[in-house]
Amino acid sequence: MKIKEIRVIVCNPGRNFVTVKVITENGTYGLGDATLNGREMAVVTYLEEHVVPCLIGRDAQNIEDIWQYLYRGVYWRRGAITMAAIAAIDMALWDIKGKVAGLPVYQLLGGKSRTAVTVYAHANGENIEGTLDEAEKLIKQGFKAIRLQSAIPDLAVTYGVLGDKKDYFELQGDRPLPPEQEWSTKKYFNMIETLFACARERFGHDIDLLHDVHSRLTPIESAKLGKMLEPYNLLFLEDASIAENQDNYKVIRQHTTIPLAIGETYNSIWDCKDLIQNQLIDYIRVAATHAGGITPLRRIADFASIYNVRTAPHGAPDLSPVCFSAHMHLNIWAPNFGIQEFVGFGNDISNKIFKQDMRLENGMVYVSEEPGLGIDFDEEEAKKHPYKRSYLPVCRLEDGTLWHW
Ligand code: KDG
Ligand code: MG
Repeated sequence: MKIKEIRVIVCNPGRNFVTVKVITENGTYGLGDATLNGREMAVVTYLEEHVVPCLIGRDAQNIEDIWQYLYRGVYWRRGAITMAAIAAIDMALWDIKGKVAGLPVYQLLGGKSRTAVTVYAHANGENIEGTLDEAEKLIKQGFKAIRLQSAIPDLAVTYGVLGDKKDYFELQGDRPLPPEQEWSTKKYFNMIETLFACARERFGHDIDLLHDVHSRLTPIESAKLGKMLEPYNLLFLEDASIAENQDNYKVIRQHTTIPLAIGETYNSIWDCKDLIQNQLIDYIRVAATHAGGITPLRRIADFASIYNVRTAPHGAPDLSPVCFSAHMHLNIWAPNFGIQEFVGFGNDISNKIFKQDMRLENGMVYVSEEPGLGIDFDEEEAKKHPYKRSYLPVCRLEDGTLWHW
């Protein structure tokens, strides 16, 4: 079953998505996501110049061998660009294998470990009340787990808080430079405990609450935050400190019992290994798109299961629906699945481009039963919404110092 053609298509139905289509000689095709937010075209070049020419004529059935060939066969292993490219090919090959077998990918992984996948939704607000009002709406919609993020008073813009006006993706348009945002740990600490105290007072203790620090704190500040939030029983605290220095997590762990999650920027099992085997984290958040696809995510999940670490795949809006569906097949199978981040099934435009039949019910998402990944891609529709240059924001302290990002 030879690979005949590989197409790399970039579209922007609200944000940029890099989609890979692997087509075999008999016409069966598979889809993969290679989106790397703010660096999309680097992955496109890597794929077109370095990966596609090596794969034409290879047998699409040999997923493992192709993965090893693209990973081990290259002197320059790992890195976000390389791994996003490998990831997209890997997803597409699993999609093809499922279509050929006439089975959804989760069946090829070992079948279902649960009926549906519990997800957490985002409540973002310009202030504590606004965030809690958003959370209340989500609870009424049936969500059982909610991530709370609130803008920090007196700071220009807080990362990850869209509020009523600050969707930074929209603000960016075609601007040539990354937007700038502010950070003050002191001001954050003045707000954050109140946010969770008010949430518990308003919603009680049955709802799961989560929070993402976006790596803004030093390890000792993270430890302090963990202790501060312990009474509010979070499901996890995400990216408490930067991901590169994993010794940070030893410091945090010594001081607090708050469950810790990290991994959305990790690219391989090697990035996760020490944190997992030293039991310094509770949830590993690697994304199929950024850590090499379904093949390595399965391996990471199995490795994590030995050390009581559960999976909680990244599910931000800059991962395409193809990645989300790959996560769904992994989530429904992984015995040590924890929770999936969920920001909805996309807008009207993206739903015309990416077609899938997953459904949300009572805070849980049901996987597609279609063969393969259960997602299709309308190339003609995608062409109507071309790539727009876009950057993630940078973060500065109030005195102008460039901060942890
Ligand atoms: O591209 C970066 C975003 O995906 C990230 O900032 C979102 O932290 C995030 C999350 O947990 O969804
Ligand atoms: Mg995050």
